[in-house]
Amino acid sequence: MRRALFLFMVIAACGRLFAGSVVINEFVYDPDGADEGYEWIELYNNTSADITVTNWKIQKSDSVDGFEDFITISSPTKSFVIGAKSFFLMTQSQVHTRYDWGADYPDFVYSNELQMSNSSRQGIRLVNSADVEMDRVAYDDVPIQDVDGEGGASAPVAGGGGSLTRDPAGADSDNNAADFYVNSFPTPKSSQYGSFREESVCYSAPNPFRPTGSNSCTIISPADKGSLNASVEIYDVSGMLVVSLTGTNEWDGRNRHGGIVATGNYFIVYKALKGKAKGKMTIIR
Ligand SMILES: [Ca+2]
Ligand SMILES: [Ca+2]
Ligand SMILES: [Ca+2]
Repeated sequence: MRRALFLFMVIAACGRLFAGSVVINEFVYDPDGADEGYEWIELYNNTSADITVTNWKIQKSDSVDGFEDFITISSPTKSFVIGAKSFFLMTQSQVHTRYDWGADYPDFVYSNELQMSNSSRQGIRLVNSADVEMDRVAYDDVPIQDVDGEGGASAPVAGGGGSLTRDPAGADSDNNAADFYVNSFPTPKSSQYGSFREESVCYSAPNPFRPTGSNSCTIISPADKGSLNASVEIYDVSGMLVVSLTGTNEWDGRNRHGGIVATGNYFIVYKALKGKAKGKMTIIR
């Protein structure tokens, strides 16, 4: 009897250890407009240790029939790790076109054909490679015990592009109604997110720049941001995109329609895999 009680306590303690160590932190199941290509799920590691998530799965339930495999985090060529107190972003292929920061550099891209349901009786859960449940979220506002699990309460409905988000990141009381809110400004964050928070400065040389139609200025970007996947965007003072350059830091002062831009101040945004830089420059004619 004592032994059984001891075992029960060990199992209960393990349950607590697993619950909430890695959680489903934010996700969009009903993107604005068509869903295909734009759905995503962000995980968060609440622990102070890196955790390998290779072959972990998101399972989904659309009914009282229980959960079925949905997304498997795997690749023939690499393993996947979620860093201590860090994010891990799984996206479909078009998510990066809609959000900035981490969304540009997802940790795992999954098929556009794998759709989270938008109608009633949905839930998703995270299981590890041994199929042990790590976290579960139902989001239909209809209490279905085997889907809801945690607290018997669902997260709210987040249609039309809003995300369901934990606040603060990782907070998990195992009561989805209390833990999630609908966020109209979703913030998909990948493992690269930390490197984006500090913005540094870029500039043009020469500055001011007098475009003649046959010369160009060079956008000088901070060395620590690297040149991988780099792009340069030039905006006018009203915030309108003037031109977007990829594969070059040279700008001839022309807008995207080929005309030389007017005298005035312009904003430079440099984006690369390691981060982003902003600067200002002046055009004189
Ligand atoms: Ca939609
Ligand atoms: Ca959907
Ligand atoms: Ca939970």
